[in-house]
Amino acid sequence: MNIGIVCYPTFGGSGVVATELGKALAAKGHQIHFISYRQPVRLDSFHENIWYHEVNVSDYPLFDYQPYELVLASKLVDVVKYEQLDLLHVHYAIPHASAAYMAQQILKTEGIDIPFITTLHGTDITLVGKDSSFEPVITFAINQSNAVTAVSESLKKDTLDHFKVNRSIEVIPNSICFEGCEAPELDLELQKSIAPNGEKILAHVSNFRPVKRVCDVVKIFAKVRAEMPCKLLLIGDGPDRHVAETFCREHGISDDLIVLGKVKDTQRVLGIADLFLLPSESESFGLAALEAMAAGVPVISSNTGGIPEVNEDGFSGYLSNVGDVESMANNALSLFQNEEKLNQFKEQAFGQAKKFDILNILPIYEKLYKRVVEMKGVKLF
Ligand code: GMT
Repeated sequence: MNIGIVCYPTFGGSGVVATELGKALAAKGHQIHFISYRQPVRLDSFHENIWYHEVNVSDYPLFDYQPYELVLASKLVDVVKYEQLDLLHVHYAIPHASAAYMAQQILKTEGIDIPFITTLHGTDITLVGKDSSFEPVITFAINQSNAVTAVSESLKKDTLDHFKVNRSIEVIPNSICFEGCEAPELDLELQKSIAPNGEKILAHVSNFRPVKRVCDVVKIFAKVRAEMPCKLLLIGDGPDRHVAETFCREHGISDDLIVLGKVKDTQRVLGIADLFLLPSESESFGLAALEAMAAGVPVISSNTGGIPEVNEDGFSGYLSNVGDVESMANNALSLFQNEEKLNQFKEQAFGQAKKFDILNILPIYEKLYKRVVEMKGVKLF
């Protein structure tokens, strides 16, 4: 099939999921056209069957706010027509679903009936989506999509609870690539430079927005460090980075904090970690936790949103209530103080991640694509 994928190009989970899905579809022979305002971060080399179309928003002085959604809709019209797409798959409701709807309506006037699928990722529903100023547009775009998927049962429930949805939503969990994306060898040099005396390594990856509760990450770290030598690796960047740094300075533990920033090869870095911390306030899925587990790193997390569908309590890691840093630190210590149990959890975390192997998830999307295209009666190019 000839598929257009619309996504955010940034480090955020939705863009990563969309890009990895597109790459896996392309490897199976589908023609994939990514449409975004910048080259997606995970699309950093040439891939057969993949094209990238950039949405260029010009800086016209009349506009205080550039109308990205309109430029995106125009781009979609153009790409659908000239690349003869069979289907659009948009990741994240705002503004991708409404732009796809607009493009669909424009194309109809030219005799082209292109279906679009919307995948809801989380913040489009739980944070941004609940802002009442977006509500009518999101509700409309969801209801008008030819199919809607959510990345967890929890997100599906949130969507049905907060929007007047009059259609079905299918849950298709996020996935992770194993075959052809094998984890790099354990980077002993990196491990030695981060933890020269064999200290245990805690890791956290995020965009450091308040929803990630980075303050809890450093509190857990301080509690664990009070009992045994350890290091905290922070990967990513964002508004609350200074919260973490300030806390560590004030508690005299900065020497054991390593902030790596927006590194691209997170799997190599995660490979040296012993535990992953994800104490988020809200999380529709927790792709970061899945990526850690795929690197064989157990997860100490909150039990909010879709996290329990990914991290199995007492198996791939532990779950605690949001904000219960005491329980999270105790769970971390229970693994750090028992090497055998830690190793067992590392294996189990990897096994749990395997359930989300993209090779298991891909056929579910392909089946959905086929159904949607057949439903529309679109002739496959
Ligand atoms: O978590 C973020 O801040 C980024 C956000 C995004 O839109 O990329 O992540 C959301 O989508 C991911 C991929 O489906 C999920 O794994 C994250 O849990 C979800 N974030 C939240 O729900 C806060």
